[in-house]
Amino acid sequence: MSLIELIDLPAYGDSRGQLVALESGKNVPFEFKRVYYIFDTAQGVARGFHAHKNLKQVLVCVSGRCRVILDDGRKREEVWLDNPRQGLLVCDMVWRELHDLSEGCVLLVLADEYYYENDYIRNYDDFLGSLAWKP
Ligand code: T46
Repeated sequence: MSLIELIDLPAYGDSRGQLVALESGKNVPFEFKRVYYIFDTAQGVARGFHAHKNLKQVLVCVSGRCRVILDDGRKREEVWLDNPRQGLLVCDMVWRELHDLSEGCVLLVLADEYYYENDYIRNYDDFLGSLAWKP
């Protein structure tokens, strides 16, 4: 099964432009407690490089583009996010990296838990060591 799970987010367009609504437990498949966004990323800088022990998130690139790598210890897959009508579901115990954020890239993230630094695994070897199965 692929790690890349994209969610279609219908846009309500009319002559004025487009509008996408994100609804907790509806088109976003969990109740979200936190919303944050990443913007003004310096060119050539990558972000992420961690996994979460217990956190589900949906990433929506509302402007620009970026390349996301997901890795569950068995496989490593990548996807370009460049469509505000699509969200990428990222579950717990998945290593994520954000690369090639374009100028003007704005990445909106919905999370099912509040910010908690102890939930992060920021070292890749620790991540592999934390998996229920051992690579
Ligand atoms: C993820 C990727 C996609 C907070 O204080 N509250 C928050 O809710 C968040 C997300 C971060 N912070 C603080 C912690 C750091 O001092 O903001 C600073 C930057 O966070 P971080 O280095 O974790 O940023 P990224 O871009 O590497 O990772 C973020 C999320 O942390 C992470 O959960 O999946 O975006």
